[in-house]
Amino acid sequence: MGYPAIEIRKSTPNIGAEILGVDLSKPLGNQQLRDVHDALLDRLVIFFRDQTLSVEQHKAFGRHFGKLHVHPAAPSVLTAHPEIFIIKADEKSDRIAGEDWHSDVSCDPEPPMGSILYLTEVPPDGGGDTMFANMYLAYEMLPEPIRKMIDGLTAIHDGEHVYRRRYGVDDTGKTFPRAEHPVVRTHPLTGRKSLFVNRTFTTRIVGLRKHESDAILEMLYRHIETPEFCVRFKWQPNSIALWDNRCVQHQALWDYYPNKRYGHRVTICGDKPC
Ligand SMILES: O=C(O)CCC(=O)C(=O)O
Repeated sequence: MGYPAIEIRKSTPNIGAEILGVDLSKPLGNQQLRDVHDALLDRLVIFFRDQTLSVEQHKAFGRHFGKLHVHPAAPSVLTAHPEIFIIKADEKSDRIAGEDWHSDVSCDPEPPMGSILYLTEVPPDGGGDTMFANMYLAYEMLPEPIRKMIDGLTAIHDGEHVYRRRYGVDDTGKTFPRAEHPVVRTHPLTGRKSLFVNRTFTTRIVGLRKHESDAILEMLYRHIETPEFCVRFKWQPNSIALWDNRCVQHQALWDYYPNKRYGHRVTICGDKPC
């Protein structure tokens, strides 16, 4: 695929690319935007280095891909910017966001299509990498009898056990999103099939007994983590990762306690998986 207005460097053969020659604090030209969009579709997660973005500029970049999503559970820390989801860990943390493999907020009936994470502070002694895995490849590398078995199944994705009492606010009486999605979804733009169950949100395959559902989900979760499907991104201050939640799962590594890591995520609304 050609990219007339940007330079791209693949991170691994199967997923990820670093994008060069783009300053996201400036308005992007139409060709640059088309190239960034194509690179995202082709590489599934793309990375930018040395970007200096205000909250407004971060949101403006996100709006090129769709309407911005507001998290269903996290309180807005930046009150004027409910679309900003804070990623923060330090010596006071007892957990971090995204420690298990997931696709963002997959419990929403219309889960986010993409997310743009901008880290301004990274741990001084290293660590805090993020893993991203290619869910097209995960699907395609399953043996045919297993693909046949899971094609057409649906699963429940639930926010209750993930978000209840998660954010230190009184959430008595609050309900969290819960949705039924296909186990294998088709990407609306590429037409490719991808695995769409994850360890964080998926609780049950519909129509199976609990022990059957648990066994199949565990088999799929282990398969999803296959190293050849993954790229491991090493953050620097002012790096950005933009990923496509429709065909990528990710996991944040917390190997840097008690050091600090800080950033903002803008999340882009998506549509109903089918
Ligand atoms: O902190 C990270 O690297 C990723 C956090 C995460 O899982 C997310 O933003 O969805």
